[in-house]
Amino acid sequence: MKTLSHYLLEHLKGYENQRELDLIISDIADLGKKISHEVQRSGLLDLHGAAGGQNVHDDEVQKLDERTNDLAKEILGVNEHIIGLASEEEEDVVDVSDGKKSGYLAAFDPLDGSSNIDTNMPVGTIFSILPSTGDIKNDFLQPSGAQVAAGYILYSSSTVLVFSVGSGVHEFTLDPDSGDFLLTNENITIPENAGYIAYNPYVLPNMPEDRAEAYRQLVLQTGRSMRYVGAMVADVHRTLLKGGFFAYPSVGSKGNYKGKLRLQYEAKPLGWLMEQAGGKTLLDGLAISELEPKELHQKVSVEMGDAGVMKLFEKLL
Ligand code: AFP
Repeated sequence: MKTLSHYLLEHLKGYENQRELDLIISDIADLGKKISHEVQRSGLLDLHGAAGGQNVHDDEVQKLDERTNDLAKEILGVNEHIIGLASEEEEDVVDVSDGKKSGYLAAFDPLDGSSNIDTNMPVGTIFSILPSTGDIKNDFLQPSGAQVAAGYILYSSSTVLVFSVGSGVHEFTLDPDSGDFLLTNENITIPENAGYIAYNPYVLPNMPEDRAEAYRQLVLQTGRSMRYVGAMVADVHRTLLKGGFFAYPSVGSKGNYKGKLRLQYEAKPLGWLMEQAGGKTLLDGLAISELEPKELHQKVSVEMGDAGVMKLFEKLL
């Protein structure tokens, strides 16, 4: 099986930013190995549970959120090509340009699904890489199509790195013996008319009724089972490999519905991957390519899945 470094050498040939992408993805893979190590030992190292405090999204911060955020800043912050960081756990962007006028930006959720950690459920790190001409704050607000790379590391029964640099979605599995990420799935294409429907049933009475009815009908008309982990990274991974539908709509009460998932750290990178693999993503009801980001910590509604299920979903709407 090919190692990640071997694969990057071949796959990035001809890319004008080959060296930059190679170093950035290699650093992300190193970060994934470190976080995987921490996640596996979290129950032994008193890293379970809340850290005591809330982040900018009013989520309860877990000890591992803090630890993994520090690790991501430590590793990506010294990458010679990265000039700015934005994290789900940070209020503002972190300038690591060190005088450089252009380079790349990394937006990340260091530990998606962290409320799952105490019960040994899957969690993951999500990343999105954008080019920057130095206006760091505004350059994070580029649309989905501007991403030069995006992906995630999922910490579950095995640790996998899944990413795209705009030409297919590829999966590497961490070999615990050699410590290498090995290519296990090249050019992932989402199967159609297969897989599961994934959303939290709690959303149904808390969203516009016409949309809620489309959610109900999708289950009835496809006749598919529902599965929902509650960590977007894991639900999206299953959808990429098995097909199906994943959604987290805007919720609330009449006239005041709001998305829960974060555009920069969850929806933009994972939605882009879904499209790269042949699926479709709607953010705030728009095709992902049409959504113009407005704020760093913007939250959006997310509906995504294989091309077949999304066609039916849009018909039901
Ligand atoms: P945590 O990181 O706080 O566990 O939140 C995870 C998440 O943002 C996303 O990964 C899930 O899809 C979603 O929340 C689950 O939310 P519900 O628990 O409301 O279904």
